[in-house]
This record gives sequence, structure tokens and C-alpha cells, in this order.
Amino acid sequence: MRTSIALMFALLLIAGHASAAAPTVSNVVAVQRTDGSGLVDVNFDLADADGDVLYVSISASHDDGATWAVPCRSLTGDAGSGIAAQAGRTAVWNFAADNAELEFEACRVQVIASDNGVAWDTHGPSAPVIHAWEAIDWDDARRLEEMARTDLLIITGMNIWGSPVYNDVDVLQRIRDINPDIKIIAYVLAKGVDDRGNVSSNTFQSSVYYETMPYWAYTTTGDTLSDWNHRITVNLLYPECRDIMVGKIVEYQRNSANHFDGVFWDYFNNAIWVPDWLPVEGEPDLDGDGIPMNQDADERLAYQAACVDMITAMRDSLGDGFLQIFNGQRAYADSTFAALSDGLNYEYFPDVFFPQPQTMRDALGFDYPFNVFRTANWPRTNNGGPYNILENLQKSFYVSSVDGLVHQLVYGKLMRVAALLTDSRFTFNGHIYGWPVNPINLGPALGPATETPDGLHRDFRFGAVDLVWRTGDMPMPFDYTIRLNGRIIEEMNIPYEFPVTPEFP
Ligand SMILES: [Ca+2]
Ligand SMILES: [Ca+2]
Repeated sequence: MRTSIALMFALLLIAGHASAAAPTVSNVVAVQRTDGSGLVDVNFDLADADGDVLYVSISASHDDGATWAVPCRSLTGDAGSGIAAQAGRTAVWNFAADNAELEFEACRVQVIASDNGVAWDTHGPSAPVIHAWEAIDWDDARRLEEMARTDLLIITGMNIWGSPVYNDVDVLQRIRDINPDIKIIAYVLAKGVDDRGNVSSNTFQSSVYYETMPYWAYTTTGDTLSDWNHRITVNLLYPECRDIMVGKIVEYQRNSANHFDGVFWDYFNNAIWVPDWLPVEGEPDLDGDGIPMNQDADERLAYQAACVDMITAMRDSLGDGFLQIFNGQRAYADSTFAALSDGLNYEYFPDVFFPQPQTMRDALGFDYPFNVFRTANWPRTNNGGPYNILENLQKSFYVSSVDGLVHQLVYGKLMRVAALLTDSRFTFNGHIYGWPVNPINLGPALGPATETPDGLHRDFRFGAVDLVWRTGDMPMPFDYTIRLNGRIIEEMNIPYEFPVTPEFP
């Protein structure tokens, strides 16, 4: 192995996450030793007025700070958790171990300190998307800092809009203070209202409940239509109903203290789908002609046009820069509809939409017409997208061949591999907050994924992903290996995994 040379220069940074007294980092100086060891000494001063012990994260850039993707994992000394806030700290970066055969004309090093114990490792090409649909404690400084690490955060709009606690307090700013570049998206209902709106203290929830009441949808037998727990389906065929559904969002986006960067519509299908387990009598019949929606082509076309009308109305009101991400199956196969969006969310990927069996194999199959290599390019690009998101909330477990213990088979790892191959994004734990323990940043892709005799391969600036087909379907669709500059940093071949990390103990 050739010893690499890097010219380092100092960079101050960062810290200052929302807390009683934010830590500071100063006087960062990084110098590579000249003894042939390839080691880099990173010297810096830490301070924290209220004396918190800090988590120190170090990352490196070869392009003057445009990206922070240079592999920087082999750190010893004053990096990681439990670092006292003192001057004269030193971490040692084994540059040669992380970057065998590489050299750079110049590297910048950044040091980030957190007094909430939060790791600020870099991820790439895309950071994990965070779906945090559950209620958020906006006074939990650690959770806010954890969420600020993503560049796309999706939270439930009506937990803030109309909330007696949060509507008039700009809580989103608490995250933007930490990460000014983050996009924060409101999860909103596309075709229903919460059936607890009549007892809610949330004004968004109650007003949309009462105002849409004349336009609630009914079945062929006159039952109130519902397509999920605690949902009443509204009848979007009425223009007045669409005006309320869109207008309520526009009203709160404008008048609440909390201004989102866009909405996540849940969800758009070609027709209303009612799960078998819901106690709904009769079939959806929005046009009231007695013909069930699934046998009524005119009704379905009218519904599809109504959904487009809402998207257009939202854009007319809140502008072209207001993101609209679509959940639901319609956009997965309808490129014209998908082109209205800034991104598609694949819920329970790949179990919803892709044909059974061999679902992951279709989703990642070049021959399948609606594979995610193709759909990744369907949405708009003018707001930084496409933001196509792969997520799966399910869980599996296995007995590890390494330690004989039960571990979770973390679907987020499979989502990440699929996303790396397809230029999609991923969430690590479905629509509940989740974040990978093992940070992976391979830098930009060098080209598209290619087929191998038994799987897929893709090269990146600093690494490669290899997928080998297994069953083709969840929960173990494929084995994979992720290499960083030739070194394996993550591998799955159940019951073997590296690293063996209880991601959700
Ligand atoms: Ca502090
Ligand atoms: Ca009908």
C-alpha cells in the first residue's frame, strides 16, 4: 500500500446546536505526518459553557467543502462520544487505512461537536430521509438535533398546524437553526379527514372535519366511507370539497407560525381502496350511481382528474417551489401523473405495487416496465428532486451465525442498498424515526448500476455496492456487500452480517 499524501489546512467548525449553552469548536488544524504512516493529527479546541461532555464527529472534503465524502472512519483519540470540552484536543485519523492508493491535493477537515450526544457522520450520495409521523416532543433537544441530520424531514402537518401548543410557535425553526438547508415536509391527508375531528382541540383537524361534512363519501349501501382506521373518506368529486382540502392547508401554511417546505400527500391511487378488515358496508361509490367504483370507469376517471386538480390548485396557491411528494400507487405506473410531483414515496417497499412473487426483483429489474431505476427520473427536478423514497416499516429477526443471538433484520439496510443502486432515497425505519448506526458515504455515483451474472453492481467515487439475488422477495431478497475504497464496511448474507450491530435493540 502506498502511503498517501494530503495537504491539509485548517477549518474551524461547527457546533452551536440548540441547547442551553451550545458547544464551540475552534482552532482546527489538521496535519499529515511525514513519517510515512499516513496518519493525520487533527487538533482543535472544544468549549461548552455549561460543561457538557461532547460527541465529536470528524469528516473530510477533497473539494473545498462542497462535499464531505472523503472516507474518514479510522479515528482514534478525541473523536466519538464522551469527549470533555477542553482546549488542546487531538484526534488521529488513519488516512491511509481509509484511503488506500488515494491522494488529494488538498483536504479540508471539519469537526462537529454535539452536547446532545449526536453523531454527525456524513451519508451519501443522499442522507437518509426521516419520516417522523408520530408526535414529536419539540422540547427534546436531542431528538431535534437527531432529526436535523437529514436533508428531507417529513412530519405530520396536523400535529403542528392547528395545535393549541405549537400552531403559533415556530417550532420548525428549532430544526432549521441546526440545519438551515433542511427541507421540512408536512404529511397531509389527500382524501380523508380524521374521524376524531369532532372531539379534537386541534383547529385544523376540527375545521376540516366540519367543513367537509357535507361532502363525506358514501358506499353503494349508504354507509359512510372509510379506507383506514380513524379516517372518513371525503368525496373529491365535489369541487367544494377539494377547495376545503387544499384551502385548509394553504390557510395554515400562510397563517400558522410554522411554514413547511412542501407537503407529502397520503395518498393517490387510481381509485379508493378499502382494506378487507375495515367494517365498511358496501363499495365506494363517489358518483352515487349505485355502481361500485371498481366497476365504474367514469367514476375512476373523475376521481383521478379531481386529484390532479388538487395538486394544481396547491401549486397555484403556494407556488412552484412548494414541494409536493406523492405517496400511493398511481404515480408508480403513471409517468404523466408522477411528473406533477417532486418525488414518489414507496410505502412498504417493495411489498405494495410490485407483482408477487419476486417483488424486489421486479422493483430492481431492468426488464420490469415500472422498475425504480425508471421511476426515479419521473418527478420534477426544479426543487432539488426527484425525491423518490423507499421505505418499509415491517420487521424480521434472525439468529446470527456470528454470536448465536437474535438480531433484527433491519429493512432500512435493504432500502439503503436499493436506493444506492437506483438514485432513490431511503428511510431507515419506515414512518417512525430511524437512523443508521453505520454511516455510509460513497460519494457520487460514477455511472448507472449494471447487471452482473447474479445481481447488480454500481461504482461510486469512494466505493462500490454489490447485490447478489437470493429469493428476490422480502425479507431476504438479496445479499449485498458495500465497500469503501475496497474495504468491506457492510455486508449482509443472513445469518451472517457485518457489522453485527443491534440497530434497534
Ligand atoms: Ca452545552
Ligand atoms: Ca359509481
